[in-house]
This record gives sequence, structure tokens and C-alpha cells, in this order.
Amino acid sequence: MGVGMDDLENLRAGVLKHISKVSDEGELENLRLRFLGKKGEISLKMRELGSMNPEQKMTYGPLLNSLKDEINSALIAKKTAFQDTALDERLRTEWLDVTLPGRVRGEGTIHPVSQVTDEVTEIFADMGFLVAEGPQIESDWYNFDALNIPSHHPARGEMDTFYMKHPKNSNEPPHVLRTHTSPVQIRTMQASGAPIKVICPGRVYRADYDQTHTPMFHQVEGLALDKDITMANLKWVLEEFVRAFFEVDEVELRFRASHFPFTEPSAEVDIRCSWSGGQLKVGEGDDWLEILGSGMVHPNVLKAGGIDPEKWQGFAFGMGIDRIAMLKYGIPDLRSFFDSDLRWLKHYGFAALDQPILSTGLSK
Ligand code: 2U9
Repeated sequence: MGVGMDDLENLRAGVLKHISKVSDEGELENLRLRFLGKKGEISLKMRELGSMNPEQKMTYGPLLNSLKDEINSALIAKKTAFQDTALDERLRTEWLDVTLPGRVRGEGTIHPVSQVTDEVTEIFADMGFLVAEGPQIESDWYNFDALNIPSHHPARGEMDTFYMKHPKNSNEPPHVLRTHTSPVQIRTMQASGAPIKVICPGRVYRADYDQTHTPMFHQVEGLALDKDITMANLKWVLEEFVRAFFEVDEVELRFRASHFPFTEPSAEVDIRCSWSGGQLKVGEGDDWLEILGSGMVHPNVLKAGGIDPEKWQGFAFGMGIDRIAMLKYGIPDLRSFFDSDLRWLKHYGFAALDQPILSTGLSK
């Protein structure tokens, strides 16, 4: 007979002592297996009950059961104590001072080109113009022929075009970096037909470099086609634009006859201004400042866009976004726009939430 009263008492004292001495949950689990696991000491003793007579069973059965319960409770109590200690330790070490001020992060600024593009877009949107965009690498046809600039036309030479590498043995003329955003209007005419009111802002490329020219710059061009659009509509739209853009009540525009292959008649547009004190004031003074080119769309250009010049007519205009940004915000050198100098951006850039609120007053 492997079970005696003293045995059980010794076993009990030994197990409880072991439990009291363990130092972590892993050791505690090992103890549980050692005493209560399938082949644990208590389990083996339980098994011995099978070979006892009924009287012994009556005595030792309940004793073993209560010893098992006692050990179980001691294990659980110890486990709970470990978990409480661990939680206390976490609460002591893992804390956060929610009253601390946040870390200040350097904020970027909106580039004047982006700001002015948004301003121009908002003003023309107010007059019902949609925005269209297109590829910066264009075929020779979209950049020149469609705009009434056939091969050997002198305007091709004047545009300082960047040509893409020509594929070997190709009879096609090379693609170009677009020299104006006009191809976007051709594509828009082809895609949507007339009537149309769009502006096309974007990057354009010409091989030129000095204080007022960079090989990449930004243009916005506009196109309005309908049955009865005239230069009077052009004049009104441009006046509204200049008034809203330069944020002045009165403006005076001067249309000077000019020549562009894509418009007939064509006009360059100047605004009345003064430069007193070196600062530009629009709408007053005796000076004139050229800000854009414009005209009535040439019938050949309408045809290239798939539009019948017998039915539709309209105006187009174009201006340099960088140029009007320089004028409005007093930035002297165009080259500085593309230097990525953070000090320049901090000085001339706009706060991210400084959304333009320019409008023609039409929607008020
Ligand atoms: C289509 C038809 C006509 C766009 C036009 C100008 C006049 C013009 C210059 C201003 C300064 C280019 O950035 S700049 O150097 N642009 O003078 N642009 S009319 O005429 C178009 C365009 C597209 C289908």
C-alpha cells in the first residue's frame, strides 16, 4: 500500500512549499504537471485507489481529492499573484503624459505655381470653364500641324522645341515635349465636340534660359466654342479674370493686333498698371503690361479638332502661369521657381490651408 496518512501530509507540505518558492509562471506550470499532470504524483496516487479495499478507499479517496483541490487552489492563487505583479509593473512603467505638448513638425508650403494654378482654375470655374489635362510628350501633329503650324512653318523654329529621340528607320516625325498646352484643347475638341468651355493648365517645354525663361514652365490656355461666341465675349471673360486675379475693382485692358498661327484675328492683351515705388499696381497708372495672347480660333484648328467651322466659332487665349505669379506676388527671377530652395519656398510659398477665395462675383 503506497498511501499512508503521513505520506499524504508530507506530500501536501512538500507541494505547498514548492509552490510558495516558484519565481515565475513557467516554473509554476512545471509544478502543476509534476503533481497534477497525467503522470503527476497526485494522479498516480489516485490510480492506486483502484487496488485498495473499500474501507481504505473510503478513507483515502476523499483525502486525496481534497489534497488535489488544495494544490489546485494554491497553484491558481500563485498564478493570480504573478499576473497581478506583472500588471502592477506594467502600470508603473507603461504610462503616458497626455498633457505634454505635441512635437512640432516642420510644415511645407504650397509652391506659388500651384497656388496660382488653383487661383486661375477657381476664377474660370466660376465662369463655367472645365479643366482638361493631357500628355506632356506629344506627337508632332498635335503640337504643330493641328494648330495650323505645318512643317517648315517659321513658328516651329521660334518655339525652341525639344525633340524626343527618333526611333531608327521611322518615317514618322519625332515626338516633342509639348511647347504649349494647345494640344490638350485639340484632344478635348476631338473627345467632346462643341460647345466647349475649358481651360488647360500644365507644364510646357522650350529650350530657353534666362531671368524670365526656363526650359520648363507653366501655361494656362482657354478655349470657348459655341454658335455665336465673339471677341466681345473674349474681352468680358478676360476682364473678369484680370479683375478677380489681381483683386482690383477696376481694370482696363488693351487689345493689340498680333499674329498667331492658331487664331485669326489675334490680339495680345495688356493691362493698365503703374510701377510706382517698384511695386505693380493693376488698374491705375500710365504703364501697360502684357499678360496674355488671344484670338478667335482659326478654322483650320477647328477642323483638326473635328469641329465644323461653318457651325461653330470661338475664342482662345494663353498665358504663362509663372509669369502672372511673378507679377502678382513680386517674385523677380523665374529661375528661382525651380531651385527647390526651402528658404525661397518658406518666403514665397503659401500655407496649406490658404485656399484661394477669388471669384468674379458671378456666383454671389
Ligand atoms: C486651340 C486654339 C487656339 C491659345 C493661344 C496664345 C494666344 C498666346 C502665349 C502666352 C504667353 C504663350 O505662355 S506664353 O508664352 N500664348 O499668346 N495662346 S492664343 O490658342 C489656341 C489654343 C488651342 C485649339
